[in-house]
Amino acid sequence: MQHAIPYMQFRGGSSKGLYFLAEDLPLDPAERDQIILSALGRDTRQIDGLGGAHPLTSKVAVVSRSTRPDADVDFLFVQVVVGENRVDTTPNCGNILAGVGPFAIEAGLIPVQGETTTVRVYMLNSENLCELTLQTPNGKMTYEGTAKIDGAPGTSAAVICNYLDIAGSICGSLLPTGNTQDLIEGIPVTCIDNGMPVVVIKAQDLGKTGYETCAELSHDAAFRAKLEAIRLKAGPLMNLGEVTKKVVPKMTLIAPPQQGGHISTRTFIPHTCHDAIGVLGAVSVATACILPNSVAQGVAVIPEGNPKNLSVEHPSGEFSVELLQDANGTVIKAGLLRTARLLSRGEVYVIT
Ligand code: NQM
Repeated sequence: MQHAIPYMQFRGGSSKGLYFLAEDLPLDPAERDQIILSALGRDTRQIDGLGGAHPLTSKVAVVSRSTRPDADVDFLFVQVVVGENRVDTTPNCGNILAGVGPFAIEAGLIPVQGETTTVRVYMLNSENLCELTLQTPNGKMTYEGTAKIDGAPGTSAAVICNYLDIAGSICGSLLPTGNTQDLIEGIPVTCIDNGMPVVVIKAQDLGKTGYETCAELSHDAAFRAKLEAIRLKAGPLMNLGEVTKKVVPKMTLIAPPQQGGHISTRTFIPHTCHDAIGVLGAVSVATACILPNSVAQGVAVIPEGNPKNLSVEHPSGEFSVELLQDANGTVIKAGLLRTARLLSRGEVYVIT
């Protein structure tokens, strides 16, 4: 039977997704996921739903008022795995997160505070917090502005994202294997989780320059098989269990910077090559860069000072991350810039 569910659609950073109020979806996770799959589409083309048939446009945010004293709203990220008729709620998504603040205002979950409004978001997937500062001149959410991010056209109003305490977001600790380097399938890797579980590998160790296009890397079947073999072994070592059907860990090849940044990257999420790099993926890679003895040592250029501003180069530009360290060198805050835009709102018809 067809029935209508209220939704909004936002571009969040360089991703796009449907945003739902938790109260408009079933409480039971299995029933909720069936509604979400119907809304976005179950097949490879997502022809019978609103999904965009790509991992970056097949995403969902489920948002509610928070009961926590330190948060305004709770956010659950749901990745609809394209063509597989299933979802993965293991990882978080920093791009979709950027739209959660505007959604909370548009949906009346929180009031505008002044020229800017700060929304404290509790991220249910990773169980930690991010503060989003939005542009709200004249008492209204605005999407117009001069902020520019790679991976999205034009300029928009800035969404400032300050992530707190994200080390070990899913794996339980920053270095879930207990080491700054491991040897997996004979390749030195750094397994790290500062917001997103990522396996960092020197491109040259896999016979690549790290400057290939996504298409070049995607078409190399032997390379892809090796990368997946490493990923499947890294998953259990990172406390993620069996990861065949999970979208984490992500895999990032690194090489020396080429465009004045601090590191060059090519990221698989985990099977599709990212046109850019995920938000929290970039935070994790940047953190690996400043970690003594990681595989990024001698590859990354490390800036002076604290906080450190690291520019992570990727196939379509760069992503800047500001890392604040405490006296022991531990990263305690990661700041970055995103933009978001309301694209549509209404009712999506799902079949149940
Ligand atoms: O790492 C891609 C994206 C993401 C996730 C992915 C993200 C993040 O670009 O926080 O934003 O890793 O699947 O949206």
